[in-house]
Amino acid sequence: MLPVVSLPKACRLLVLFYTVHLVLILVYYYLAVRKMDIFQYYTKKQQRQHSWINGNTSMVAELYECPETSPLLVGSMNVEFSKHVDLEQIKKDNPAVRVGGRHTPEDCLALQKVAVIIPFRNRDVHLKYWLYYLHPILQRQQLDYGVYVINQDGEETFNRAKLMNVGFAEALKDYDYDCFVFSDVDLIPMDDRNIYKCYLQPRHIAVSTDKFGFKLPYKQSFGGVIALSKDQFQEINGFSNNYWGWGGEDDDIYKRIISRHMSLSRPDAIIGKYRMIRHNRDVKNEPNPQRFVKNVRTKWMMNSDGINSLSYKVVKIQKFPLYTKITVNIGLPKT
Ligand SMILES: [Mn+2]
Repeated sequence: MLPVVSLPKACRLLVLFYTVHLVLILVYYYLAVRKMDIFQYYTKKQQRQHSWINGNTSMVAELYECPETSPLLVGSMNVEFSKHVDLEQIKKDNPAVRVGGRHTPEDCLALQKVAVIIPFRNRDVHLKYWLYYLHPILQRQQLDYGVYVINQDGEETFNRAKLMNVGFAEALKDYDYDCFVFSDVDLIPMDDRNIYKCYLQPRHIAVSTDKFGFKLPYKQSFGGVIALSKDQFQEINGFSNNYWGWGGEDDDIYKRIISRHMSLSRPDAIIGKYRMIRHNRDVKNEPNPQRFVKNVRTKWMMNSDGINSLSYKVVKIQKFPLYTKITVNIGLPKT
């Protein structure tokens, strides 16, 4: 008989207990080592990509991923539009921003590659304030980002959503972006903890704007500043190309997201505070009377109206020191 069997029952239980314990420790240890291997492989892979981006393979910097929360954030900020801002000065104040409005963190690998898309026409004063406030914020957020101003050519009716689709398509020709932030030119965040990045669900970023008394105007609202990953954007076939004039396109985007069984992610009302630059309604951007009728049809139209049906002509691409301006002819509304 084995000696163990001859031990008293309590002793046998104790031996059994320690054997199980030892096995569990070994299994856990094995898994931990494997996980570390995977982690190291991942970091090395990222390093290689980074050196390739900089076009310098000989100098592989010892870079690690940026932390989940950037240590550079300052929290809430004063935002006002009475001071004079000047593009030359903004450039001087942001020496790390490269031509075309590109920036990559210097001492860590950004977690996301973000294209910021701004639908635009005749709002140069607003754009100056946007660049003045946003470049420092986006750098503190440690993002690998680029700023794309999509300028609608001509004086015909404005189409915000179609310009955003163009921004998505054009930014991808520039760089391998994995996240897209779509922002109105007149919205400035009041807290840099409101990160311009993508989340597991499409993100509504500008949730409490002064214009609406720092409240969400309605539960389904998804306007102003939003973020979608490349996958999320493709999943909803981008935005509709058929909302000409003011309104409705943001509700359409919301419906696309819900119909693909995604939900919205939002910051809280404190971190999500925004200031909007006051302005009169633009010429040729009158409220679109068809917007309510179109919203009813989103679910049926979205498969054939979006990035898969997008057509436009690039008129001009200008790489300015603080942003890339893409002027496009997006055509006319169907009559
Ligand atoms: Mn506005």
